[in-house]
Amino acid sequence: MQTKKVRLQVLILTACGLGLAATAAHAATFTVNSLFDDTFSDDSNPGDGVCRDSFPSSTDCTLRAAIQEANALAGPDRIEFSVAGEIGPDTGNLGALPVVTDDLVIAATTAPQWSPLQPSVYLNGTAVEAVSSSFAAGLEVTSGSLEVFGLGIVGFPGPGIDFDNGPDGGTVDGCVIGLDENGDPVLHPESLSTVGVKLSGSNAVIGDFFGNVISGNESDGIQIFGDANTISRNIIGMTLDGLTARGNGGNGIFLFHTADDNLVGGTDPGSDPGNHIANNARAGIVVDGTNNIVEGNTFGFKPGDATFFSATTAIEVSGDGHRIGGSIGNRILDHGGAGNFGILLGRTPPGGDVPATNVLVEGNDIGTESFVGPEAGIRVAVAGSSLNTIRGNRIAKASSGIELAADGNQVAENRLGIDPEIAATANPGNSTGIQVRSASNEILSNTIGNSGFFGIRILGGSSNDIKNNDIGFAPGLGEVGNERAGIQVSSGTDNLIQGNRILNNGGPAVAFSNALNGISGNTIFGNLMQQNAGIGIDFIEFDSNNNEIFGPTENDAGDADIGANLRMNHPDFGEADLVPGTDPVETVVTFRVDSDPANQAYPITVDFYQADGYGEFSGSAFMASAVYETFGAEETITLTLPAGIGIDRHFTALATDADGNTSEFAPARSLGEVLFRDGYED
Ligand SMILES: [Ca+2]
Ligand SMILES: [Ca+2]
Ligand SMILES: [Ca+2]
Ligand SMILES: [Ca+2]
Repeated sequence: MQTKKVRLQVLILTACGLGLAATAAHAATFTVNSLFDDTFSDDSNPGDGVCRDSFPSSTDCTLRAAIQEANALAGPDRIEFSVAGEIGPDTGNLGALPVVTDDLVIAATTAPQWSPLQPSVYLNGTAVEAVSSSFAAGLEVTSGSLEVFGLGIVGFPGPGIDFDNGPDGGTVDGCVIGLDENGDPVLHPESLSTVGVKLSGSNAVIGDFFGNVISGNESDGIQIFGDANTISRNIIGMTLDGLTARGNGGNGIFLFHTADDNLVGGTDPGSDPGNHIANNARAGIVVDGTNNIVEGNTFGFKPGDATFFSATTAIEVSGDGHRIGGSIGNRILDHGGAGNFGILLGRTPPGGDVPATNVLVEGNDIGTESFVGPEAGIRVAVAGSSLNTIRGNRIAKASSGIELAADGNQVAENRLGIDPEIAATANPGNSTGIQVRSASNEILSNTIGNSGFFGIRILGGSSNDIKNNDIGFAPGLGEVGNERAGIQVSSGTDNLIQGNRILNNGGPAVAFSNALNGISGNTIFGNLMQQNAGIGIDFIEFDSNNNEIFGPTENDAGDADIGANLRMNHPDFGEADLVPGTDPVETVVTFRVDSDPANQAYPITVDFYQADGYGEFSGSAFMASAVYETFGAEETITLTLPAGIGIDRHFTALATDADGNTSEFAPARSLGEVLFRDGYED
């Protein structure tokens, strides 16, 4: 208890300390001692250095008079309060307060009964007439810096606070905007889509030491049109204690297309500069414009076992050059489930698509602490959304961990469904780790496990590089198999699957859907495939009832059949003869490929791999390649066994034609014994 009291004193002393330091620098301090705002509330003589209203013989200083006096008196001024209560309908509210036109501090922290984030002075604008040409703000500044501390503002026809002061900036801290002292929203009676804080200018700081509560406003919590503003430590869409949903009727924060170089959140060590955002009717944050940073924010709130959903997508991004996350990413705890996304790159507002380009999405946690995941943890959508980098994010429980529906993006080093802290919870994985519906993306060095379906699924994409991913295997964690195929190619052409480690999955390492066309030129090279329930590469076939048949697909004579990757025939092996006296051991393998040039493009590349067991249709470490140039020819290759590999090891091979169609694996044979001396096995 003593500790708590001391802390509170420290907070107050700190706040007052700021105030005292500020006082010394200001030309004048006016102390509001009256809550009235009636026909006598104008300053009786603006510019005389005295705040006194117009009632005869009055000694009252109203807020209206104080602002008029401060505007009239050149130089920075400060307004304090010796009274607490509401300035509004019950105190004769005449209308909009004067627009601030000169440097001004409004320190409602000085009022009696003030405590952090619990204002004792409120402005209530519900009786302010709504003039359609300019809906009056609670406070508006058009030139000079405006700093507002510890004030409550509700119910105005315009924004709670409106910065329209060019580069002059200012600060809003410790304020509650949109909720009354009971934590309930107060709206203007004419339902005017009011905004909590509107930043048309630049260099303002919204949330500094205490942050603000900006909740329950009819439209967006904060709108940003200007540049280089900082939005930190605010609670947006909830009550102060986070226990009650008080979403804004629009987005939590909306950065418009003119907004550049703004910071939402922060990474200060030792403090929590991020904003806490949940329950807003639209997105948590919409980011347009250029080069804005959104980092260290928390979406959704989790008091105890309960979770309040952020109603829709946490972060929607369009524009260019933003950074979403970074060394300290955003935590997206929860959201509205289906139809919503953790982070959406490329927006589709009314009026047309707006792409996102050159955005770095890094280090965010999405769904790792959720009960229900989003439709996609991160989705890249909209034609023209390209050159985005999605790196080092952790994503769980989504339908798709990452979904690429736009071309030319990079997805690297993400951890999908495999984090230790969630591995023990039910269904930590995503339904599918990464889903690709677009072209020319790079999917590099991701770790993907525990998916309900596939590690990676290609649905209609072409020319994607899928390289060096760990699928079903997480270094340090071991087996984290996906329920079905490690990589499923449902539709897609000219994709490259190379250097991946695909282990422990419940289906094939790589599976191709049964399709007569739409799947071709997909090259599979240099992957490690072990301990999967299915075969290494599987052209799935249908039985007469259109049920999927897994397992080896028979070579056909001359390879005239069609289907996924033209159902390229796998190599056939003849003899495998150990070369006597070699160390390391060498084996000469004879092979051929039964593919007629009328059906497959030459030359064909035959890649040899180690295999775990005789007759297996799966390969592990790559050993050597041969070029097969003449249909029907019997060729030989000398395979050198790696040091430490015994002659009881097996080998297999893949054939890839000149158009990039890779076959299933040949059934593995022994490296160390002579087989089929009397000819090929089929
Ligand atoms: Ca005066
Ligand atoms: Ca002044
Ligand atoms: Ca098959
Ligand atoms: Ca075939």
